[in-house]
Amino acid sequence: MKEKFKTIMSKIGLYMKTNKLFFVFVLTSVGNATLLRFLTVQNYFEIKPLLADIGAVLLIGAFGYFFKPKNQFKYYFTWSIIFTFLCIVNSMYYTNYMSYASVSLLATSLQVVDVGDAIVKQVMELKDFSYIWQIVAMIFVHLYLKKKNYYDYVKDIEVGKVRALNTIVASLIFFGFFVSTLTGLDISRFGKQWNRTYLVMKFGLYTYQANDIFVSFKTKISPLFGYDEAAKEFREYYEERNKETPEPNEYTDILKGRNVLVIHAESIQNFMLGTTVNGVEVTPNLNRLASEGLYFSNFYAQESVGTSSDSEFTFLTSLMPATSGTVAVSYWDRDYSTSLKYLKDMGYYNFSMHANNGTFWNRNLIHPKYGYDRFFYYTNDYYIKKSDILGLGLNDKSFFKQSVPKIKEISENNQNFYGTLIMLTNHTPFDAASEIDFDVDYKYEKVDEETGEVTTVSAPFLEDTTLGNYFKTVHYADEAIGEFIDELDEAGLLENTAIVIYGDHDAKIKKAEYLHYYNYDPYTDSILDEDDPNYKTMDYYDYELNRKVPFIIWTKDQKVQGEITKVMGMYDASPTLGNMLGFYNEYALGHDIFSIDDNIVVFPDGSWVSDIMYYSSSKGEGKLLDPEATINAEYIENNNAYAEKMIDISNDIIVYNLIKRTKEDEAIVNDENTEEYTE
Ligand code: GP9
Ligand code: MN
Repeated sequence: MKEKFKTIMSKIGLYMKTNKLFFVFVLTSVGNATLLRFLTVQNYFEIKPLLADIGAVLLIGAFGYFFKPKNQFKYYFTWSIIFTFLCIVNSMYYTNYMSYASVSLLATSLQVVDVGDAIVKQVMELKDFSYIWQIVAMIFVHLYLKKKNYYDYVKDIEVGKVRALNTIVASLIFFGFFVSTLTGLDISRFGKQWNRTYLVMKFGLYTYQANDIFVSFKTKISPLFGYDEAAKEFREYYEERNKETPEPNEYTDILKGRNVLVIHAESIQNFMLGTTVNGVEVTPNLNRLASEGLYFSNFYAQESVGTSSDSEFTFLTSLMPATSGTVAVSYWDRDYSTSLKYLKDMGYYNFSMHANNGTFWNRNLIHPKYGYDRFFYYTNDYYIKKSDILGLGLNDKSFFKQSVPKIKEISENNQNFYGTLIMLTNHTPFDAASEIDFDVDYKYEKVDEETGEVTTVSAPFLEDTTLGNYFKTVHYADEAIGEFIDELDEAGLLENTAIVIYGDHDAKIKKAEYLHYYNYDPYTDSILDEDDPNYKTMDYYDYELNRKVPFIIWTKDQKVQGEITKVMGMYDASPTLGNMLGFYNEYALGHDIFSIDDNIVVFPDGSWVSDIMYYSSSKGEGKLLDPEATINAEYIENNNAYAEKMIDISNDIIVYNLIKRTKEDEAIVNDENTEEYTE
């Protein structure tokens, strides 16, 4: 036994003695990645990224054993240079954007530092170069080992292939441990690759970067195939569609010449507008704006995994989100036909504002591509006092307050403006609720039978539930919108401005929360029994229909008014606003709601909703919304085909960059024609 132990120990000793270079490589590489996390996100105690980094470095290190010992240094040294470079670039990127670099963004990020972020004073800091110690350490260790004749010594002992295999197995064990710690959210974010800070925090630097390369190349490769077919379908579709432009209607040009301020209302669902708790409205300001303005009460967001960014995209382009990946991450560099570009031609100055980091959803890159002349964001343009932090960052009230003078200045220097203000506080998981004063308990009066004394009793109702917290943060967001409108008014900015408000997507609150809300009995502080006659159910369709979001167009002089109940989607916003403001988006997929009789809203998964039916693609069946309507199988088939067509055309435009390429082709044809003419 003792002998056995002795042999094992001496084997380990020998292994350590003859793998010095390898160990130094692993330690320095993992050390540097850890240092990067320390110096950037200051994430000290996470074990996950450490496991992932060790796994990744072991895997790469394993292949070094296929080289002869005297050549191994070259292999490990090359990787050390690559890794050090990665750390430096990521550190610099973080200094500027508070996020990590992506290969798909590297080519442009230097230019963006120059152009987009003129206010960034320092591109590099001394700490960005602290990672060079790895290279120094590797050289030092190599020279030392050489001096000690290490490479000659190991060449007789090392069996490269066996060591390589063992190291791969060790790496897989680390990865195995790592994967077992992952949550569903971690995995889904890994696929999307947009929240890069989160990914480095959970997956470590090396796994993140490998996945980033994979995702970036995947999206680069797919446009190589199928272009001709896609271009043909695209041409045919728009030729047919643009044969006749819609007839003018009572809303045509009604807002022509007005400035536009669009409020991207984070996670606000439409049902909030009618809701009261203890008789108090959750959204008094939105209610007022909806009743004074034009209120679209059957409006659906059409977002996919890109949530906020998808809605921004669909709102501006009238296209649907990408079928795989996210436009803002994988296809931000394409040319899209946006409302902004038409308005720019009409003399508008376009800007966007957001109190979160500029890199979220690649806004710093995609906003200029959309046609925004300027993107105001934290850290460049907003100050965050500690007391102003609520939920994810700067609270909406301070965000709006800080935005007003900027808008004022823009209005003074430009003939017209179009601005988008992206809200933040009402964001899942609605953490801000604890600091918001809005009661979600259930109050009722109780009369003492003996004394006749009346007391107010409070039953917990929605307290400490996600839905209750949502009510509170929605109430806060509504208050912020109300204050913003007042501040704009005081600044004299409402006279010629249309305020446009859309909820960007639903709040993704579970059905159980709604059942609790609908069926709560305050007198017993319990939930009604399912077979109670008053029990309210919520089936699949009720839930889906309840996901609708508000869409409001409001002007101080009440130029436009009324409730529009026709079903409408985010992709109908640009054509509808275009009709009012005086432009026609020739590459839209949606419609001016006042020019179409039977509208259909298509969702990214192929489901759709019309005024008559909600159809679920996953169920393969639908629910009639109009009890008087009669439909046949053909109606469903036609709409399914329509849904598929919308998704295909849209995705082709995105992946193959069809709008830009078509325009380029047209320009070539035009050039040739001019040449012929001049000859
Ligand atoms: C991030 C914010 C939220 O800056 O817009 O995005 P979401 O999580 O809703 O997509
Ligand atoms: Mn959002």
